[in-house]
Amino acid sequence: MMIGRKLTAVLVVGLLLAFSSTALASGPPDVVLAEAPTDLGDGNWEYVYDVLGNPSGGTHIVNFGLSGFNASQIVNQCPGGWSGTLHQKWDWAAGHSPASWERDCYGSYANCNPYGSGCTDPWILHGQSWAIDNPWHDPGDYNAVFPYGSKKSSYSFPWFIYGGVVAGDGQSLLFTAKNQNRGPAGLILTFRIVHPNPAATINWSNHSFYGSDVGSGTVTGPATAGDCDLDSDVDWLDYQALEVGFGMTTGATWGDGDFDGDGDVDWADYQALEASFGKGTSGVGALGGNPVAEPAAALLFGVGLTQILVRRRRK
Ligand SMILES: [Ca+2]
Ligand SMILES: [Ca+2]
Ligand SMILES: [Ca+2]
Ligand SMILES: [Ca+2]
Repeated sequence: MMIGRKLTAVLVVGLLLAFSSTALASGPPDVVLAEAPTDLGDGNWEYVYDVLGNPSGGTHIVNFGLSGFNASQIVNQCPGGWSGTLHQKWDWAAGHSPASWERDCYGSYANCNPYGSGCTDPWILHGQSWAIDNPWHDPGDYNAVFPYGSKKSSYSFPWFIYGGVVAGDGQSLLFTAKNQNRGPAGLILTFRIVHPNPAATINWSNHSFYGSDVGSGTVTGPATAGDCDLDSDVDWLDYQALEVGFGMTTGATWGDGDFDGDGDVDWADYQALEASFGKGTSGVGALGGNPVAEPAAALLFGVGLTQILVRRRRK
């Protein structure tokens, strides 16, 4: 019964979250994949995103970010004192003044004249081991707004969008503007995430200086632990998949229920599914998830748990 109560509490919290996340009007800027997710073959996946500005310009960005996934598991967080931040992003500033701003985890490029007519040189590195190249775009692809009429201005936007930060609850990655940044039309920036989980649907959202100018949507990103079938929820079907795989000691895959990548499906994997049961990203703006509606689901879940416990005792 303790477990039943716990699950009921999880479902209630999920429902509250679902109701508190009002459906937001979709609007630019937009967050899209720069390329299909890549299996790096070392247990991690690479996700690369482009942030595109409002086609009419003048989007006053306060912040934007990704949610609905375990951001605390992001592998390519900056080292040392930068832990919890993701500086692997590229924008106009990285291209035009690589030596002066947030360069520790940046890629950048050389021989580019910021006062000239454009930069077409390939990206190069500063020599830090964790800085990486940007093969997805040329420096000249990135746009900026120059509020003082010149590319010489050090106040070009999005110069002042900080590196992404893992939120306190570990469930989102947030990029915040130092000022209410005026984002240009077109490609504003690109950022890269390395994460152990395979691809499913997560959420993006942004907030503007103008309260009504808020956008949200879905994009492909790291799946939630527990989502065996990668349909962006953790429901009864996922539970059944784990139940089939439960007890495997080697060779287990994500689809079998091995969410921590150690090749087995054991109690730790079960607990990961339990913790996220009812979560989902089935709709635009469903930041809190779309939990299983029927109260009976908790009861069913409890019955399934009993079956697993019985199987464990028999082993
Ligand atoms: Ca699922
Ligand atoms: Ca499902
Ligand atoms: Ca496992
Ligand atoms: Ca294990």
